[in-house]
Amino acid sequence: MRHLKGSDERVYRAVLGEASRQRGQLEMIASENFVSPAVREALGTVFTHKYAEGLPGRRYYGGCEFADQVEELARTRATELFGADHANVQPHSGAQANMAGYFAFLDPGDRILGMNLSHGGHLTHGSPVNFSGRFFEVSAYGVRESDARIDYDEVRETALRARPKMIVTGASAYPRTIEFEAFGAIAREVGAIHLCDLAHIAGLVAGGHHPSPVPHADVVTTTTHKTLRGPRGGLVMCREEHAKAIDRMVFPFIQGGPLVHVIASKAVALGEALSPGFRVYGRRVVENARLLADTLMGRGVRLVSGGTDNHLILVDLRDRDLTGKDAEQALERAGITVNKNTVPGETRSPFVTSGLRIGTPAITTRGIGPEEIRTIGGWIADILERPRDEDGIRRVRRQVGEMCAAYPLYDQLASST
Ligand code: DSN
Repeated sequence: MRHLKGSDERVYRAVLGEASRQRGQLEMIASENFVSPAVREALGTVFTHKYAEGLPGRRYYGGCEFADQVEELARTRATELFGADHANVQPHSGAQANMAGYFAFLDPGDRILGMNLSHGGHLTHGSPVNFSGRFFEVSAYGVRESDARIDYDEVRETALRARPKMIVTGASAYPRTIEFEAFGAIAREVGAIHLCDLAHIAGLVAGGHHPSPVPHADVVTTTTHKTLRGPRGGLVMCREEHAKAIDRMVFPFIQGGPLVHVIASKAVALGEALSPGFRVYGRRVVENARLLADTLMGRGVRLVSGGTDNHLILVDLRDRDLTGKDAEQALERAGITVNKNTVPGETRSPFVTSGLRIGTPAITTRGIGPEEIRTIGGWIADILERPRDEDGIRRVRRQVGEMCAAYPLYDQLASST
């Protein structure tokens, strides 16, 4: 970073601070991950200079020969990885990928059926504070009170009553397998388009650790930076018959010029996800999450749905004198970064909450395995039991530092972050 150091000391210092934060703490936010040096390198390439509106071979600008090459690589790798007919790799984010998916089929005022935000859904699945809740009539499904799992019979009944034009599947805080086949059957029965937002579990699906929605959905959207371990960004895949509609929505309806440097980085990440090592990574993510769930439950910590099938767990704090916000802050003081999260049946505000979402994708990338997971689970349980014991928190902070030093992040790039 010698250029940055010389030209903008304040930004340089912030980057150094963030690099040191990431190295010295356990990143357990379920939607975050660490990319490979190659993925990061691609982000800083000269493609950041290039305008390339349009699609490979059909651009509105000259000089797109190499932009075409990286976009074509990204598209081909995405379709190969997920077995999809068509991919558009231009969405700047998951929210924009969803917007493209919605507007390819819907007009303002049409009805969608999505998962309730406080039951694990996402803002863009119909929340009133998001464009999706503003443009569309929204009906919601949630999880069963008894076991916190999606009740597919109830989803079907809701769909038959609401007659949505689109059913949105996928979640941000649902620790269990999603039965995309069942959703696909319901969508067909009510004549709805099935859009699956795969963001959280895309890497698990790519690695074969969660059933794929591709055979059962008309459109599959995802972010590229969560379990998929790519740069921040979005991706839409669809059946061939919908390809033109999706492409037209991404550009020119929603976006202008694509971020070619990000697309180059997506191509690298998708290439990595096609390698056998990525399958092993995904298996470890899930094994680590299961072991963490068992360790915490063994210490009397309540988990929504009593465990996990994927990369995340949702701690239910309603039986304790502790909010999600206070628990998040106590864990952060101990060097364990998680996020407060609403739980099904939530009574507190989203800024306070009664839950914590904890994920294993990033620490697994770092190399952390079963032995450390048992230790980390013990630390988390200790802090949830005594969140105001600052001596205990300081003790854990020291041990977290030692564990992080044993699993260095970007060791080979230490001097350049
Ligand atoms: N904000 C993301 C998450 O943390 O799950 C979803 O977009």
